[in-house]
Amino acid sequence: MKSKFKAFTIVEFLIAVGVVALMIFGIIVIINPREGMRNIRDTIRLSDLTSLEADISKMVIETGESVDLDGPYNHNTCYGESNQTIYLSLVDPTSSSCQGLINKGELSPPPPGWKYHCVISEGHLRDINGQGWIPLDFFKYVPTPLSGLPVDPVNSAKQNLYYEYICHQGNGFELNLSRFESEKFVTQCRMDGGDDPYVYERGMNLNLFPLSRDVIACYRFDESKEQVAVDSSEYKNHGTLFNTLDFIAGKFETALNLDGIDSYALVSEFIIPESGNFTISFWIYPFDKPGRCFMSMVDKNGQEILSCFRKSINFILGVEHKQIVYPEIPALKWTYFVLQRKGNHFYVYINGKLKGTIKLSSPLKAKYLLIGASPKPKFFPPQAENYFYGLIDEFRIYNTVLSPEKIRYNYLIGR
Ligand SMILES: [Ca+2]
Ligand SMILES: [Ca+2]
Ligand SMILES: [Ca+2]
Repeated sequence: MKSKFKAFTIVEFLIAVGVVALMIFGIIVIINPREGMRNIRDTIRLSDLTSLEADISKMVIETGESVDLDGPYNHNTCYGESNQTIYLSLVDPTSSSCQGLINKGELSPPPPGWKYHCVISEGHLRDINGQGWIPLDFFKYVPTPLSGLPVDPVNSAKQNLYYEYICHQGNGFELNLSRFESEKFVTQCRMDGGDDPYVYERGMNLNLFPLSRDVIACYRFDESKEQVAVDSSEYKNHGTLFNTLDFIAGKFETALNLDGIDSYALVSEFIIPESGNFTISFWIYPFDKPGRCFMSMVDKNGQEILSCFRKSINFILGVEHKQIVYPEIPALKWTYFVLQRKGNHFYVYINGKLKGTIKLSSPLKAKYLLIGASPKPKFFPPQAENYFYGLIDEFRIYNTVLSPEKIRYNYLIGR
């Protein structure tokens, strides 16, 4: 009798826990229905990519390396092949290379050297015979495959919500999520073991996806190569490291470690759009020493154009000598710093919030970028001084204006 009573209470307890969980879930949805629905959709996204990863991995592992990862209808479209392609869970009735979506401005063009693939007919999007958005013929490798390919619960190019797939013959595959919707899920992006902290990555090989076309330089400081700041973007504009210490634990993997004495990084053929829009973003962790310059730009004649300090940026653009001031970047903390140009205005975002702006109409004719120092006056090619003491990580240059939402999203990921 006693044991029966115990079993009954355990069942009762489990039911009670289930009911409470459902109530809490219900309350969240009722209190903030929009965020509640975003949470639900993000939960579905995680579960979709997890099950896709498991199914494809199982095929690859069980059949050896002979799986045709771009399927029966495509050839040479995997990573490193002549038609390397990013497969999107999107429908474009006008073009299998998604040109219709690109022409409508809903999708930015693929990275250099890459193609996109869209499904032409909505009816085939979930097919598992090679005609769906993932080109694999699942029937060929498993007797009873999944019933249909999952797609993003919103699945819209315009809203930047869809799934992506890249294969590598003999070396796995990678699935990416364009973005999460709810703040609760964004930190998953940096905890997935992939190479891109701002993207959610799954699969057997998380290093396949290229950075998007608008990232014109990306210094991650993760690969220790002697005296080279490796550019992970498709443009491969590597920089040179001078007297820098070994990379140490940073915001994402390892960071550039600057000693405040003589270490800095120099990018010589700096490719920022002269008078056009751009965004520079990075994470910065100053050690306790004020007044040092963490980034500067120099023109082709050796003239300093701008230099960034913990409380201000000095601009010398032609006849315009101005300063933009913002709250001090604190020591011994990671801060997400963004400098952006949109038309005639420069903007500074600190930890995802706009903290300073200035109007300057002259072009910014930069040729050299210094990370961790300012240039010595009248030295050409540039020599450094005013060395920064601290860490810098995930230094990116975009040739576009990142939206305030995207800046906040990136901040929340690393927060
Ligand atoms: Ca990631
Ligand atoms: Ca990746
Ligand atoms: Ca890093």
